[in-house]
Amino acid sequence: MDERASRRVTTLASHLACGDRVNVHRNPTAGFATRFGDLFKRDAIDAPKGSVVLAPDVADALRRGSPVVALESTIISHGMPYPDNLTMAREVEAIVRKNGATPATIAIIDGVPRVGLTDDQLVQLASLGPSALKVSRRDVAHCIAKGATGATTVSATMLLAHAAGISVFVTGGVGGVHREGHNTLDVSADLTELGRTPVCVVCAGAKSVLDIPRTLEYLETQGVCVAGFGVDEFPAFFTRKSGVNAPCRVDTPREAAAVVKAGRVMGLGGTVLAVPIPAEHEADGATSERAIERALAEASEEGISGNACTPFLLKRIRELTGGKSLVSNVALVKNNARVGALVAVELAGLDSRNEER
Ligand code: PSU
Ligand code: MN
Repeated sequence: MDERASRRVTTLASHLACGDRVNVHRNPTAGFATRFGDLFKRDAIDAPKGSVVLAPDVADALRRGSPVVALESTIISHGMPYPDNLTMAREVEAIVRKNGATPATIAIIDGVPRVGLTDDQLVQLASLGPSALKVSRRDVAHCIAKGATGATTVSATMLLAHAAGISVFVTGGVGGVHREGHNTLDVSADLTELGRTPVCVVCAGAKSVLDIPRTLEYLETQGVCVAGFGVDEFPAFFTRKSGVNAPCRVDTPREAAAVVKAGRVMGLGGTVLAVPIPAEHEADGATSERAIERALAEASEEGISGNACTPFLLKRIRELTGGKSLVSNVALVKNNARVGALVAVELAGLDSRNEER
């Protein structure tokens, strides 16, 4: 076994040894030869409830120390309508591959947490849409115990990615402190997850449906490194600027990877890598930003609260902009997928050479 592979085994073994961590199993139906005989003793039986099943290509990439990028699934089920969501999910996976990493879309399918989905499973989630459960950390145990199918938000995706040994995760936008969140306590579980789980979340910042200054304050409280990618300002999803500076800045995938690596070495939590929407897609984004105010007013009139809030707002913004927000949303996710894959490639390089920057 080469040095990289053996380091990977050590990492996986430490995940498996960790008492509060779910066990990680490769897909028992896939039948690929594994060199992890001792780690995966239950090869022959189906994965018990609560274990994390890795798709064969993801398990293989992790074993070899090759770059892997996690992708979330709430963006598929609750973030975009069918069939655009399916097209987006497939395209994003293809972009990750094209840029040298293995994509691992994460969801709970029939009660089994899966890291890496088949195309059939992507179709299933995309067509279920909002009738799939929206699963944050809070909902993971219940979804598994019920044998239900759930799309994972940033928080649940991070925890499953980490259980599998994946350090880089691409999405559109992170959750945050909702407006009035300081009164309602509607603060996304994404933020506390970032505080505790060492995964880098590559996103286009946070939407201005949220209270961005308070979101950044709360991320500082949680000890989360937030870096603008090539920009000083924290981006606001549909627009490149939010009026608030990001606490730090990196300019290349290599620099971003070095931050992730340093955080890991120091035993810190997560990182937000905030990548602004490409300028050519920003115009439609600005229109979307105006629709946000109206969507927020409607949500409050209709008494929408809890985890129904973000999906409601996304849907109304899409309707109010005649679909323009969806076009911007897809464009920024694809851009994030490219950047995230490059960061994962750099990180795998640092790991294999045992370098820190
Ligand atoms: N922001 C988006 N699209 C999304 C989400 C956020 O632009 O699909 C999803 C993500 O899964 C995120 C979740 O983790 O919403 C946050 O939901 P809440 O605000 O209920 O924590
Ligand atoms: Mn909430």
